[in-house]
Amino acid sequence: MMIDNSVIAQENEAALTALNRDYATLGEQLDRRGIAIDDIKAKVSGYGVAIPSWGVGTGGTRFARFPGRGEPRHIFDKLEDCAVIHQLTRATPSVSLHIPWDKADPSDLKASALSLGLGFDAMNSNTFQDQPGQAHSYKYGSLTHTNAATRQQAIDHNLECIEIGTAIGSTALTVWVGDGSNFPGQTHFVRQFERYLDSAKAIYAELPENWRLFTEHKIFEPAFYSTVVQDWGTNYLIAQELGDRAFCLVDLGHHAPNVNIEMIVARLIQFQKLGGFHFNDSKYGDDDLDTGSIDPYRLFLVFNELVDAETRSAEGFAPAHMLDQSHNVTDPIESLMVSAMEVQRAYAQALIVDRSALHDFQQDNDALMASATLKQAFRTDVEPILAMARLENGGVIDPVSAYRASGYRNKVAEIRPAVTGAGGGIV
Ligand SMILES: [Mn+2]
Repeated sequence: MMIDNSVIAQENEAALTALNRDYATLGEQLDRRGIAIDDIKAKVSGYGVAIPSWGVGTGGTRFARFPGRGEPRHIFDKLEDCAVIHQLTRATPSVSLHIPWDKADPSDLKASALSLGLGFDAMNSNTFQDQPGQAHSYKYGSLTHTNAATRQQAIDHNLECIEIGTAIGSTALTVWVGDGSNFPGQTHFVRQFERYLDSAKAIYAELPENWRLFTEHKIFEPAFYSTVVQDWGTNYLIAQELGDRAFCLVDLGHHAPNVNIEMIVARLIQFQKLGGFHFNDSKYGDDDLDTGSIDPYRLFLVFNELVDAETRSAEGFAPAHMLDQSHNVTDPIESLMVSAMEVQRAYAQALIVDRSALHDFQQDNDALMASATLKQAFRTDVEPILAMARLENGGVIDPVSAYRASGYRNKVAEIRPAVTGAGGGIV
């Protein structure tokens, strides 16, 4: 274990009396609404969200990156940081790797994860930047490049990700490409998308039977005029073209402002094409802010759709859950812990929605009471449920407090040399 158990015990002891009282009070309140608090707690206990390996490093913008202290030097440091997050929150049992950033001997990766009590989530390929020594540049695209050899290189890279993933026990590949164009007329939309589909089909053809392929859409950037996989419509077309094991991945930050993401989620569930999520939040665009930091109600509304699907056992419903956000000004471990808890909170709030009342209000066209039914769940402070679930699973009542008390960041800063240089860079 990365954090000394005595720190956890001390922290929990200090907060236990208050938690027991708060849990009892909330339990009584939920009981009046016909909800058994222990049932909600059990579901929250069984819930996990994956950590992206790149999330434990400090992020940046295209203007600059301001390094943090004790940043992970390689995947094994990253796994240790991920283990801290899981040890304290008990909410993040798996890590999603990014190749080639996290490339290492698969048996070493497996051994490290095993010793830290972690598993591996979806593999992520990278054809949005050039790696040292690669034969063909992705400057003008990867899976959609006009040059067949460049496309093949990008396909081969994805196949390598599957190979590494198979060796470490992953069962999904997430493909996001930055392909697009910067000028009107630069690319032929139809031919470019044909090339994308051909390349994606070549990857899909090599997908192991028990694997799923997730394609991720993103409205813009790094291409600023057009993006090949720009929205859920294009993403759905891809999943349809490829086959039963191809699904759409929804990154909350990858939409235009004001887009109704929860409705997209409902559509994808209805047509059995929801692969999973990258959770984050944004004020203007992209995936740069912590989950639930800007619009927790939207996160709740997304979970409302997920719990609705879970409740009616929607066919083919098994979305993967991962955080994907950039931490520019906070300690990434703290941000990821808080974000994992925000995701759990949205799940717990969605679980206590009175679904039969909501159904009746919808049938009766009682818009006001339907909305109030959702608001009642959203306004409920479910923190005692989350904290009790953490405690009973061996975690800590207040993860950020325990993390700070542990001095973990200071300890790793002594071992891991400070990163210098003022280059830009998004992680
Ligand atoms: Mn993402």
